Amino acid sequence: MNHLKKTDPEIEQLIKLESKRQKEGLEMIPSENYVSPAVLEAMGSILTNKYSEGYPHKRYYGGNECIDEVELLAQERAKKLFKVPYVNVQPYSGSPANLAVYLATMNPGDTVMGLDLTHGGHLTHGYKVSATGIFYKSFPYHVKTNGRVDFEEVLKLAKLHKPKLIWTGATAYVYEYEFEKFAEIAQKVGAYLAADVAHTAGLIAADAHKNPGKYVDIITTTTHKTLRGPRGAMIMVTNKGIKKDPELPEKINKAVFPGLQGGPHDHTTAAIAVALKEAAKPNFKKYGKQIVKNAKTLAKELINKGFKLVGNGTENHLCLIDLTTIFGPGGGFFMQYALDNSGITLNKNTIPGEPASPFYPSGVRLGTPALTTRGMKEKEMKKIANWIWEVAESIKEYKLPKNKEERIEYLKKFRKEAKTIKTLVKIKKKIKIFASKYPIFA
Ligand code: DSN
Repeated sequence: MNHLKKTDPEIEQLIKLESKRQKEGLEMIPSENYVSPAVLEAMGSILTNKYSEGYPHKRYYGGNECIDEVELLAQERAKKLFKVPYVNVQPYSGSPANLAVYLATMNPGDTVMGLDLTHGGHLTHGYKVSATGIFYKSFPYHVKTNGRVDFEEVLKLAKLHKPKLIWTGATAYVYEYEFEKFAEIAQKVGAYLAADVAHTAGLIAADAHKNPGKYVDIITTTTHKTLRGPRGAMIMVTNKGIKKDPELPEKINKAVFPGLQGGPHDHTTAAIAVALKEAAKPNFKKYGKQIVKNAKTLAKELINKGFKLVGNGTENHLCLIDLTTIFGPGGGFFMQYALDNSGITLNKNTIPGEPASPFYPSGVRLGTPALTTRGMKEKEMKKIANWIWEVAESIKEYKLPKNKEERIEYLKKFRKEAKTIKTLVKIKKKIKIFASKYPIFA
């Protein structure tokens, strides 16, 4: 970063500090990952200089002969990897990709169904504060106490509200997605079925999870989670989707551009192409399967230590700890903060039937994709589960005040005290030594 050092030392310094944080800590936010140096090079390339509104060989500006090839390569690789006949690789990220699906399949005011945000769904699956819940009528479905989708409810709501679009997929769900069951319901009511596999795309590419292609009409995914690409997204249409609506690919293209976006981020498209090539290699299959093995080991060890897990384990890359048995309602903040101070990054999360609130949730969500990229396996998961338990033990006397007015002061006091808890300081030192042994460029 020689140029940056000269022209903008403040930003250069901040990147350095973040790089140190990424190396010395354990990244367990299940939606994060480390990209390869090749993906990073493509991302940081001069392709960022170009404008290319439109699609390959149908651009509004000149000079796109190289960009066309880049985008076509990304498309071909995605189609081959996910076994689909159509893909759009231009969405800036997951939320615009999902919004484009609405634009392509619905009119404003039409009805959508998706998993409720507080039950593990995503904002863009129709949550009330998202454009998808403001411009469309949303009837969310939920999970049961074991964390599994309540299919009786899905069927009941679908029959009652006749949605145009149903989403499957989640951000905090510990089971493999049940595409078949959703397909049956969508078929019954004539809805488009879209699978948002942002969290599990890498697992699908690795054959660790089943491909939704046979069951759904549309697949959306971000490219930066288990897939290990740059921050971006893709929308795919399956053979089933084309059979249902032969114009669907064209509708998606129009929804992305000019419906929602302007010029695509060509440097990102190139980096997506690189990531897709990497994901097609045999060692990516091992990687995807190892993510799941690691998550299962982590889940088992966390339970052995004494944690309660939603679903009593996991079938994918993430675990959801129900902290109510330790902290009562609203313990997520304490664990996220204390772990952050110990070198483990994860996020506070609601649990099914959340007894507190989305702002002060009662669980934490943690996963294994980034750790697996660094080469960690089952042995390391056991060690990490132990540290997480030690952290919980050292702060378990803290409880979220019932009286809302007392909370801000109480949390301020907790944050101050947490910095001096000896166990946390000791674990942070150990984690720094431990994590630094595992490269972030695998
Ligand atoms: N923010 C992502 C996640 O963490 O799951 C979803 O968009």
